[in-house]
Amino acid sequence: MNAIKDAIKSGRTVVGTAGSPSVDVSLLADAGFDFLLFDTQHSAWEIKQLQPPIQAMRGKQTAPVVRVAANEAYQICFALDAGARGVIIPMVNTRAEAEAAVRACRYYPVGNRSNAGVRGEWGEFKTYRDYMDAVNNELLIVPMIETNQALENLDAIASVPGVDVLLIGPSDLSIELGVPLDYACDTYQRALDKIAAAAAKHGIAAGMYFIPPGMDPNFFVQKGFKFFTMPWSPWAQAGIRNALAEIKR
Ligand code: 3PY
Ligand code: MG
Repeated sequence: MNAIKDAIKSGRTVVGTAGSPSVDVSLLADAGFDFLLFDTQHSAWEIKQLQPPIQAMRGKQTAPVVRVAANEAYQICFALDAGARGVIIPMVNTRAEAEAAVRACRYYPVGNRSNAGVRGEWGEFKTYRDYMDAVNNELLIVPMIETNQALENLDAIASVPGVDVLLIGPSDLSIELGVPLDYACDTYQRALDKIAAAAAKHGIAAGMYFIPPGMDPNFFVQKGFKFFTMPWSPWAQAGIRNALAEIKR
């Protein structure tokens, strides 16, 4: 029903990439990524304009995942009505904030998501209740850990039913820790280990929103992280360069 959620549950490492309004989504949705990220917090995507690009991903293996601009029920509602299979929520700092985010993702009786009769891209269901139950159970819910307060509340956040991933906001977390963009220092690395341990303890995944410049993704894989976004353009350029080199040899 939701391949990306199944992958996370099975313990597989999942890798997505960020799209942008100037790049055809089908190019990236056909490239093998587990998810395509629509970032409405820090990129040019507008939350109210996501339905057409998400519809263009129908039938693809790559799942549309939306980062909302803030932990607000109405933002989450826009993302889900557009058909997102997963939602990333920035700056989740307490158990109450994590619970509010999960409630906003789910219909009654387990949540308070408002209904507009929009089924998004979840396919055909016998009854409307079947659709609501499927979305309630299958949506991927990803709070971001990027403050000192969140670090203090890791167990409380990770144990909220419905939370699937603790996703680090690498740069915000480094700023909060007083080591801006110093991703290799001990203070930062200790925080990463603490987050990975909390996720493991609660049987969920830990993730990095991006791999810090110059660092090897495998370093984070070995630390136990399972959810990554990687930039696609260096890989695309390398593939093109290789193909051209083959022809021009
Ligand atoms: C962060 O680095 O804090 C992020 O949220 C990535 O955009
Ligand atoms: Mg951030």
